[in-house]
Amino acid sequence: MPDLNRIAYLMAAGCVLTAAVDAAPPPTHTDEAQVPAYTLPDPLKFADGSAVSSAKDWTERRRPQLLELFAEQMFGKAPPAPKSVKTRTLSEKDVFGGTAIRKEIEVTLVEQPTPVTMTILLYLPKTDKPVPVFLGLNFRGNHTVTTEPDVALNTNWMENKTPGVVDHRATEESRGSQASRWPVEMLLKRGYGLATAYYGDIDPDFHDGFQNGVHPAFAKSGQSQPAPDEWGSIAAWAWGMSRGLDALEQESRVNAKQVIAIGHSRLGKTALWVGATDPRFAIVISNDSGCGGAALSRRHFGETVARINYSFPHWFCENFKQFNENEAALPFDQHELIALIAPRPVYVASAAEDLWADPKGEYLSAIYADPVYRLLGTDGIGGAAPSTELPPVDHPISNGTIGYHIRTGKHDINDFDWEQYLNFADRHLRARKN
Ligand code: GTR
Repeated sequence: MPDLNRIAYLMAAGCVLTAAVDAAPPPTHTDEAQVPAYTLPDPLKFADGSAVSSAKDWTERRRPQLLELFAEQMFGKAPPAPKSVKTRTLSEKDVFGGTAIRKEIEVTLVEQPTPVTMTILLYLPKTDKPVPVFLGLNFRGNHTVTTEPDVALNTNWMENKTPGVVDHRATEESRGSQASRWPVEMLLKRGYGLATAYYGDIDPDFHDGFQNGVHPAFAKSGQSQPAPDEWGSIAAWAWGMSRGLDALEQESRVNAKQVIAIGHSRLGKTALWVGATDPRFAIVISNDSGCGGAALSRRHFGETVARINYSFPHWFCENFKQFNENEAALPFDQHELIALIAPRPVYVASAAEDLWADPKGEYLSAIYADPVYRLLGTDGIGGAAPSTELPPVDHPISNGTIGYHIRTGKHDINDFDWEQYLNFADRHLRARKN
């Protein structure tokens, strides 16, 4: 049987299919010498080439123009926020020796034609004041974030790759398997809450033509799948994160003005997109987000636009496939995705061995967003004009409104990353009044 992902890639590339198609994946490289010459679009120029010369120009005209382009050509347009979101507390108890509260909250994402719900696992330190909260989706279910035996086992579809997942369903064996990525007690001790939910609750991560998850509920009559400029899975996950924030707004012990969007890898791409589309998020953190996240597409280094659309044809909207091996035609690049978050603090992180995600491209995006941050009255990445040289490994640059580090090691999120995010959040949230 032909591989459906490959067929989707070939069709997007305009190929005529024959019976025995077996195309190779688009080539990639991790050799700096093979990075092509490229010119990045200037975020401070309108589409007609005229200058964006004031904060007002940016906020009222340039930002909306760019946001629309990213939605239309890359992530796809998501439906508007619902008027309200229905939540139900499934459990609530004291944990960690009575120092914290743990809740499981069911959030109804859509009711018709088939209800789709997402379960938030929420930890809050016990204090007398509402606390800031990190909100991030997880890859394998809430029960993998913690070894606690009584967090509900996720029953939705998930990838078989992980130990403890059998026939696309989680088993008890997977409990706690992602705990190293979620240092819950470290966050609580620092005065932060954590809210997380399984991304597959919102939209299962395989290409089924958008028949499951939240997509079908928003299809227009007669429409079997999203139009070329309508949402793919990343936009759906981001939309789900916004509904998570809606739910947190109903929690009196959460400071909903201090919710930090965080995500690793494909969920780092998601965190950046929700940061761009939902200005309620106070801070945005992209951990090893790579292609389609923080990494510049035009560098064509590591995973490329063609490769990501080949491997994951459902992540972005159909229109994005026009840019396969054609990055120069993109009306934006990823530094402008970061700029869409300005003036709110943003932190981009890379890992030294994660060449697939192009650490240098992630860093350059962060610094090329700097002029927008400065135009809006912040210090951008801090200091004078930033260097285009990748900073040394394990030396975070985090004094400005844009933070960045590249740490030793692999594609992952670990305690070192979280410590930097906590320090960054401390500094920015302490400076605020609410
Ligand atoms: C890879 C993909 C990356 C990244 C990663 C992940 O297979 O090529 O873009 O998203 O998965 O999410 O772990």
